[in-house]
Amino acid sequence: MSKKKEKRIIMHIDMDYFFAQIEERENPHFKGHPVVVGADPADKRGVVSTCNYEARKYGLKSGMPITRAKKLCPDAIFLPVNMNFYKKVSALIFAIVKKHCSKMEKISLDEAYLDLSKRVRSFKEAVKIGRSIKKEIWQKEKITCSIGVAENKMMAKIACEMEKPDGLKVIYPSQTYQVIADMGIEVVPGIGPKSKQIIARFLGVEDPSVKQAREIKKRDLVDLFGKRGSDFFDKFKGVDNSPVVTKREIKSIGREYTFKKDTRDSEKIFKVFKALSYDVASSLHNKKKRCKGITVVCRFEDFETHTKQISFLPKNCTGKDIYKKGVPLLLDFITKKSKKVRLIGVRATVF
Ligand code: DCP
Ligand code: CA
Ligand code: CA
Repeated sequence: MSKKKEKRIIMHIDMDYFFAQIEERENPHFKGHPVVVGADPADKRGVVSTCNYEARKYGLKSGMPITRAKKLCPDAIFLPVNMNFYKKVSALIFAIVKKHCSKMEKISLDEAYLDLSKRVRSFKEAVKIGRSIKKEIWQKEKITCSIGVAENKMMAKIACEMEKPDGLKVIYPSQTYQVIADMGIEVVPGIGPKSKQIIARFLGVEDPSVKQAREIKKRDLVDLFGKRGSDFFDKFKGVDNSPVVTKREIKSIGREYTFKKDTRDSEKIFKVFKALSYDVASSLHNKKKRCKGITVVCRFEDFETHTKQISFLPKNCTGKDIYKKGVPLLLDFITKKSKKVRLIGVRATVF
């Protein structure tokens, strides 16, 4: 019998429509108008980074081609991505958050997990901290955020999403199982369109709910997904034992490149791939990391994207090694399709 885990209290914080909200703050006359941050609408290949909630009413969202956003909402205010500025605002915000609880894992520019288990004795106290964090971020930075509190990271993130924007939601341990039962399985982190499709097919339903997915035996999930399958099995029940990690170890180093024009010119593709491989190797070297595998990615003109991973263990991995191991994978993607290539990339998993 494994030792029974201590009950935890985890908080997830996520800034609302982050890049666009910063732009609104800097330009108060934008308030109430649809605001889109992303590529220039004249750039046929660019995408929306994010947009405010007014713009979302027109169907706009992150990752959408900017030309489509312009069609759906021609009168929106379109702004370029001012990343360095957003990074500064993010640093100020998370310095505030960290004062309230030092056990913080920053996930991206706009979100973090806190482990409050040692800091508070009850969910009620955690909510109080949540309120003070929201208040202080608002007073000092004039930015709203949403907060979720629950017994683990997955449930805290789900809670946070449930009351966006400017929300604060608790899911008590006694509610965990029921709260997610009727949600679609994509609510579970790690379930993307591909794994959703596999589960839908297995169950013979189009849009499986978490409750339906719970019917699948652990053994079957492992058959379908390998190690990830047993993780899914737990998560469908609302169980997530992953810890809040204060210092993030670098887990991978990658580079990718979008061609100015989609291409099938293999000379060009492999020249770029070589440069990316050497770049990854030099970054590995600088960070004193060793490579245990590589993942090659290839995205076609219609955004169909393929990735393939191989384990790879030479003592000192060079650009040439990465290139030589990656080329057959890339070639395999390209020869199987007759479409043009939009983007290629290579990522080294490190240890
Ligand atoms: N981002 C991006 N491209 C994406 C998704 C996000 O550049 N495809 C950037 C812009 C966002 C920021 O990351 O402002 C945070 O992403 P979120 O997914 O948290 O989305 P938002 O904060 O914009 O909106 P929400 O209010 O839904 O959290
Ligand atoms: Ca956000
Ligand atoms: Ca986020």
